[in-house]
Amino acid sequence: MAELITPILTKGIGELNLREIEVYEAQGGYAQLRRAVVELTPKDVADLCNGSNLRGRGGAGFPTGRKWSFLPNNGRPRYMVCNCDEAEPGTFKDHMLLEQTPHQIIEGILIGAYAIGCEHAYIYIRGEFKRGYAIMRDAVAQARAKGYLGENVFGRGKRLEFTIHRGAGAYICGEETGLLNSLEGKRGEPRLKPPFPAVKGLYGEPTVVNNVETLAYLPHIMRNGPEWFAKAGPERSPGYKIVSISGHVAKPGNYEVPMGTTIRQLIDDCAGGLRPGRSFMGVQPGGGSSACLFEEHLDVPYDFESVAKAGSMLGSGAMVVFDDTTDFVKAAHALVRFYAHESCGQCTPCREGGHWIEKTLARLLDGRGVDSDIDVMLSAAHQLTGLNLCALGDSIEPFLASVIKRFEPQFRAYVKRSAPIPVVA
Ligand code: L3W
Ligand code: SF4
Repeated sequence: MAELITPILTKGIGELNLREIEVYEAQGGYAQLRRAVVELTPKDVADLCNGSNLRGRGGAGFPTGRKWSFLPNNGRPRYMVCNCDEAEPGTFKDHMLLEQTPHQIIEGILIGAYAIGCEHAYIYIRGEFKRGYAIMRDAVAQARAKGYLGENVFGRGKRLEFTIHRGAGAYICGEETGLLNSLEGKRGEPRLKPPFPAVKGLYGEPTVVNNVETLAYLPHIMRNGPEWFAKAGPERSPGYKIVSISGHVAKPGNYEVPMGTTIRQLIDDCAGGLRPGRSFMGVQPGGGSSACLFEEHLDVPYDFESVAKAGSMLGSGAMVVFDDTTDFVKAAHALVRFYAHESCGQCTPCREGGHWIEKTLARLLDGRGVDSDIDVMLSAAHQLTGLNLCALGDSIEPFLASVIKRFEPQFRAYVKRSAPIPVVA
């Protein structure tokens, strides 16, 4: 149903060259930044954001205005950092916005920076996004030439500096404190929280880290009013969301919809349903870190609360769909291998547990599994959860446990196929 799709951030993509600043301006681009700097106080802008109930689109769904409100009034410099290190398996929405509509991101970042009283904003771009980086670099140069950023924005004596920083290919640098360490030139290892970045962030100063999609909604919230956003979708999870749908669907892609659209609508009406002749087996609703949901969850509304109530999480909005051709042992192995590989190694449960489970799954696939492997893996995945510095260590259990529980015969079948263990004399 085409009417489900509500292009806001995605408006004009595929039709207009929004990388050109004049094209973006002709769509009303930078008018809200101008309005903020020329007509409104930072508090006015923060109030608009608060009134919209915008929640973070990077994974945790934390209320954006509340995060900004944690910044202490200590007279120290404050930083706004836009997280464009998108690397969650299945997530590809920030990448698209970066390549297709960079000015919308810049405008959102600068509005957010103005609202929190920051004079120097950063965008941290995933190292692999080479094309996106070049596009952002050109867009920043265009915006600077127009006086939208720099020492004297809109001739109002307001300083809004902007730095682009590129990552070097580590998933963990998408975790906000790993990102800040990397930005400071250190190893991209997560820090112990608290203190949260709002209190002690970049260079030890108060810092807000917001996702690309979160910040890109700011110009639209300012233009249409906070009520417009707050009224779309459920009260506690309002607004719109770009959902990256991949896996076994006819039309994988990014679809922007109101929050609360059901999982079934997203799969059938947006992504064209399953491939012909196949049947539905499961869906990860929130990227690699989320538990798999099944047939009985298809009518769950896609919003933070409802997906959590169903036993999973909305995360950054990446749906991975599995049909009846899926080997869930192989799928689980691929994900566990990813997390084990990306562990930064600081926490023993994450560092050791991930590799141990990965090796056990590999052994099972290799025809060398034993009956007890399945229970021991479940127990190990559970034990390594909640004992780590960051969410990566907790990312292994949800998918693995959900698919073992649902498709245990697939896992047991690998054990049955195993060669007998040789008896050592
Ligand atoms: C000040 C407090 N600030 C919380 C801030 C905190 C952060 C935000 C959320 O994980 C999830 C994870 C991944 N004073 C505060 C406070 N904050 N309490 O609020 O914090 P938190 O700890 O709930 O989440 P997180 O560590 O940021 C993020 C999931 O996202 N995820 C990851 C996606 C990856 C991408 C990507 O590739 N683009 O986004 C997957 O869905 O598993 O659960 O800013 O500082 N008292
Ligand atoms: Fe590093 Fe894993 Fe610990 Fe996160 S949980 S800090 S990735 S070892």
